[in-house]
Amino acid sequence: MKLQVIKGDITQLQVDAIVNAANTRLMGGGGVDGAIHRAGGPVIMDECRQIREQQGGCPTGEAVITSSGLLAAKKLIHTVGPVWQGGNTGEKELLKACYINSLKLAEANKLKTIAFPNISTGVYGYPKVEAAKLAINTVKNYRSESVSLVIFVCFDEENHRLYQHLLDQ
Ligand code: AR6
Repeated sequence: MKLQVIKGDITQLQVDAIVNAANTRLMGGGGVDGAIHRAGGPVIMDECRQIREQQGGCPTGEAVITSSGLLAAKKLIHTVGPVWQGGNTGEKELLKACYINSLKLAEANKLKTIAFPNISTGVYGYPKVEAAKLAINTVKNYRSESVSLVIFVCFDEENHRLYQHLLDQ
């Protein structure tokens, strides 16, 4: 499994799966979630609504899959990162679970290339250094038969520098 880091807008990537940093109600919102729904169109929200009706949404740390509407990516994986509350309420395990459950879902759907945003490091306030270390270590330690490429897509300069530095080590 190859790991890459790029700076840019995740909605523009031609990969098998783009991961969205969603909320438990799958209601859309700001940040990367807003950008994905804007670029992908209403089909994505329709499918999120169906998932909400069937199973009440997506618990923190878990992941669900929808089609990708107008995006170039084949599929969208929605995962819900933890809200940072100081670090003593299971945030680390939950953020780790986001990466693992997204990769599992990609494998189950035979998706080989997957792009992650920096989950929880925006509105949800997870410290960027800790989040970057955890994301990279979790993905590095994940043994996959089928996923061949994981791209960390950094939108802000701080995350981009951090990821480049950590991946160079
Ligand atoms: N492409 C890639 N990354 C992006 C983009 C983009 N187009 N736009 C923002 N980011 P956030 P969270 C980065 O706040 O912290 C939403 O309202 C951004 O710079 O999107 O997990 C949801 O509905 C940051 O590094 O997600 C939830 O309610 C990273 O994406 C809540 O925010 C994550 O920031 C989730 O909060």
